[in-house]
Amino acid sequence: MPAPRTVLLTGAAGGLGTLMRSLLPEYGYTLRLFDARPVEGAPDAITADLGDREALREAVQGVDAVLHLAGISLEASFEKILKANIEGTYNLYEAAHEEGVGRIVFASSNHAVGFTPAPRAGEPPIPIDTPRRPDTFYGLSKSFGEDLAQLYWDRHGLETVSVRIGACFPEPTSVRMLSVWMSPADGARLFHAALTAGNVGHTVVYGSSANTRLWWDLGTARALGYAPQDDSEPYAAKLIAEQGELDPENPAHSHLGGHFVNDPPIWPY
Ligand code: NAI
Ligand code: 15L
Repeated sequence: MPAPRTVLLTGAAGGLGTLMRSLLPEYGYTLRLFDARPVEGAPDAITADLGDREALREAVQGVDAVLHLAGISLEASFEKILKANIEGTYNLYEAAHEEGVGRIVFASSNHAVGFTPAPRAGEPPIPIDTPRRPDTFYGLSKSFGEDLAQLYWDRHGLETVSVRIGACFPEPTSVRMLSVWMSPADGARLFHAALTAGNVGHTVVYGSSANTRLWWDLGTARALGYAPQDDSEPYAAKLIAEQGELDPENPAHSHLGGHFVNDPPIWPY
């Protein structure tokens, strides 16, 4: 597809949305912003809920692609997840299909496969086609989003790259994060690759930096042209000194989803 120039960024007021608002324009994108909350410093942002189908329809009009970050990003009741993440993502796909948008980059999550045991030393990385094992209703909604994306590709020819993001924050803050971290700069590289690679159909990729302790296979991401530049290893000594090595007997240390498998952080709103 021709390089997208105008991209609808949903979830623009959130942590990742804020990072991408500052990084993606360097790649030449014009961003149209969408969030249920006002976006600081962006009076033109669309303030609307993913439940508002009319607002979504208007928001996608004329954009080349969507980077879909909006939604509940932690665990919540099934009812809340159903509304924001499942119905909300469906509403976005319907709007994009109706308005002829060619591609969506969907923020999936490692929590779609969170109950997968983390590879131990010497074991191969987790492949992208490992069976889904959501660790929460949140992870279940990301698994749904990946299936929804597949349906809209097969039925309507609407392309998606589903990015199973590890943890995208300025720095890794836990020993587990050393294995799943994606630096913000690599996040922008990966989203740019996902927005511009040709003929992606529905492609699922893991989203992380080239970490020395990486748990999964970045092959499908690299095939899009993604060339990660960062590695969490410089943070390892300090984090291990503070927190200790991962304990293979602790479920929160021995699954991809970390503490989401037994003590998930709860969405505060
Ligand atoms: P965040 O919680 O900081 O931001 C999410 C944004 O979505 C918020 O600004 C919120 O107002 C908005 N939102 C929530 N429900 C909405 C609704 N019904 N309608 C409109 N807007 C709504 O989350 P973060 O960290 O920025 O994550 C962005 C996306 O990436 C999320 O979908 C999350 O699940 C996914 N993700 C993020 C990871 C990370 O490391 N930051 C890791 C894996 C996945
Ligand atoms: C996610 O999916 C969350 O949205 C993010 O806040 C982090 O908790 C991340 O996963 C993680 O696995 O660390």
